[in-house]
Amino acid sequence: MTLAYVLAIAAQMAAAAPPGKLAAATNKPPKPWPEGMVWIPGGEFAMGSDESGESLCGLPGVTRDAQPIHRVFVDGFWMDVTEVTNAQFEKFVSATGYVTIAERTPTKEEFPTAPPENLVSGSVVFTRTPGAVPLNNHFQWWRYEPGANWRHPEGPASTIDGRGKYPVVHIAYDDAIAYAKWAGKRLPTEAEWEFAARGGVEGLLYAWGNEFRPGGKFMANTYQGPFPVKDKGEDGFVGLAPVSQFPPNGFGLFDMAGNVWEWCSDWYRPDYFAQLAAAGGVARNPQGPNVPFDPSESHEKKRVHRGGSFLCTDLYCTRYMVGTRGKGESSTGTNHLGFRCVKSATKGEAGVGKPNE
Ligand SMILES: [Ca+2]
Ligand SMILES: [Cu+2]
Repeated sequence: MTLAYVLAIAAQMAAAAPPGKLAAATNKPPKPWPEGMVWIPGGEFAMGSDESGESLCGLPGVTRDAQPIHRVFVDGFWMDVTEVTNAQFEKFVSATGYVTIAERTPTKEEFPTAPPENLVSGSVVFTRTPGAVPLNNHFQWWRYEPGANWRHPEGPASTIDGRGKYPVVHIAYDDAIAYAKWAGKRLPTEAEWEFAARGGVEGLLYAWGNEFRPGGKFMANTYQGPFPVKDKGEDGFVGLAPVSQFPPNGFGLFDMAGNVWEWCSDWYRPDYFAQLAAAGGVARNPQGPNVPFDPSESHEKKRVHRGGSFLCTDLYCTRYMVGTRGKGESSTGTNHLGFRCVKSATKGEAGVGKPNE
């Protein structure tokens, strides 16, 4: 900690009455830039959302987990401009022969209580309901589909032919980690993800502003129509969309809201923001809690998801709002869950150990 640094932070805090332009902590590093990535300058910001409350999501046990808003600083880093696509994931698989978790047959050792006939590879797929249902039980529209995986997103009969530009789905946490390692990248921390999603402005409801549809224009692939009965696709897409079909945010990042949820590297706990706030000051590059805990499913080890998906709707779950949080058990992929990667600056690039210079 240097005096120059403290003074620089003080200036930022003074300038940070939300919503306000964030002071960039670190300059853009010299070219060449990694392909398909943009430089996120890092800095200090107000993290979290007080828009939470039970209306955020009809799931039982969803808590006010994005409260309180607290001060966080992240170093600069590179981030993938889009979610990882099928075409990109295909390159990784053909180079390494990697088999995703959804493609592996679950074993008796992993699932001792499951009947043997249920031990078949597959993944969790959304299915519309034939009519209106109470929104209190998500098993009404989520089912385990044998044979569903990234190559067969809606089940064995579906394919990714012609869907190279769609985000890869049915990716478990370890699958995302394996891809990131191969690509020389890593998953973002939750703080990095939210800093990036805010696009250089803090205190806004969405990655693009305070209005869901500025000038009537859809800014993200979400869900319109009665949930979970009929996805009307008024935003141009029923279900998943190819990446970058909507305007990018202030950092040039596409789909930081909607389309697919994205894995972050942090363990999930609903009280983590409260812990950071109680510690006081500015949390620097927070990495998440040491131990995961979700009181609604206390036996599951969950990681953070961010950004919401094509299934988010103001009727049920509005977690396309930029400060809000999602969560998922590490080995579980679904057809609305994907990821994107980040990369730390290498030594000599701006931002390494030199905030505000
Ligand atoms: Ca849509
Ligand atoms: Cu949602």
